[in-house]
Amino acid sequence: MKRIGMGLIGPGFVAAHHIDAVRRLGDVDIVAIAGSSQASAERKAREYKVDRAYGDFNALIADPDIQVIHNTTPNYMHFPVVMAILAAGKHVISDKPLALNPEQALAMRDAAIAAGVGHVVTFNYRGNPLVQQAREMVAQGAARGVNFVHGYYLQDWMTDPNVYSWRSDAAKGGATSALGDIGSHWCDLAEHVSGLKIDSVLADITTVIPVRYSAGASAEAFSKENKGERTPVKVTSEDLASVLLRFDSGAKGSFSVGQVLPGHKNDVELEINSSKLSLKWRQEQQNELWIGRHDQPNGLMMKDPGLVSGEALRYTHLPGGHQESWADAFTNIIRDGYAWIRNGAAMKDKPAPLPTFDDGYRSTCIIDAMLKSAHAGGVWQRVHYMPVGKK
Ligand code: SOE
Repeated sequence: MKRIGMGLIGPGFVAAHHIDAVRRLGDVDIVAIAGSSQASAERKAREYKVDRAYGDFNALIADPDIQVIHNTTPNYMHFPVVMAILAAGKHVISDKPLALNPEQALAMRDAAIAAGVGHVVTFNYRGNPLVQQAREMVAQGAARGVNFVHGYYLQDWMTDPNVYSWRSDAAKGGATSALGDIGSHWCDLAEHVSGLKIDSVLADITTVIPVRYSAGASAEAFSKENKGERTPVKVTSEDLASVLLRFDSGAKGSFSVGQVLPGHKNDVELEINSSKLSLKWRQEQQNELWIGRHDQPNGLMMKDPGLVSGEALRYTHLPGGHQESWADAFTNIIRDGYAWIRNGAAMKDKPAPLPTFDDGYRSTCIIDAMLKSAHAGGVWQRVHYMPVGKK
């Protein structure tokens, strides 16, 4: 099998997990890392045991030994970095959200398709076997007639006002924090599992902590560093949101997101209620799928290759009772991304669960509708999404 050369731009929290996942594939060489300076890139390259380090991401893009580039930079850099990768004709795997707004995301999607390269956005929760099992049960009719899709994505790593991340800086994180950072994951999961499309939204957003105290640099997600002289910074983006949803089928929904909710670490919950049964999956108990019934006892399906089918079976690597993890799910998506790239990266050949720039663009359209709804005082707002090939 011909080996592929990989490079990574932006070594923050999630970068380590991109590198871990790629290392597990066995046929990809991690060639280089690019950081915000030569010194920081070399420090991270040493930490991740990568040979080459670049202080300028353009130098990494130009490296002839690299064919696939992972973008894990802060949100404001996604557009310039990804467009430079695409201009060089290289494949790209980008962290979410794809871009700061739908205009950037549309340009990135269409440029990736025009370049004929692979383009993946890491909506990594799709990589969980029981997420795929739930999707399969909806698609096969076991959960026919979806009426209600609801849940939440709750975290507490930003509860301390002394935690200052680029996510709270509108110039770097964009106009949104909670919705763009983790609401994007929840909405992607809701559409992916239910097979439905969010048609319109009604959002209420809140900035629970309007002033944060920065020590100068952006804290990595979930870091507890608290040292250094602090200066107050006004925060305008939301750290809490509740949203009502209307789907294209007429089904209804609702979800909440927050990053300042004590006790919730990385608490994603998705529940789908249909005419036949209910399905509920929680990321923090990711090896269980709750099945609710009105005419039989409820059930709890354990992640077990003997019980799951289709893509869920493909994403299951251990026997029942051997817990599969966040990193395993992440690796499932990365593995599919490289398989798609090796197979020519044509949309018709894409593995069904693999999220592309089209999903990333659609996500920005959904979040944009939520911001418009909230900023208009809480009104119903249609999602405006341009399908591939339409103008
Ligand atoms: C911080 O909220 C964060 O790291 C997100 O940026 C990730 O996308 C999510 O998977 C975990 O939490």
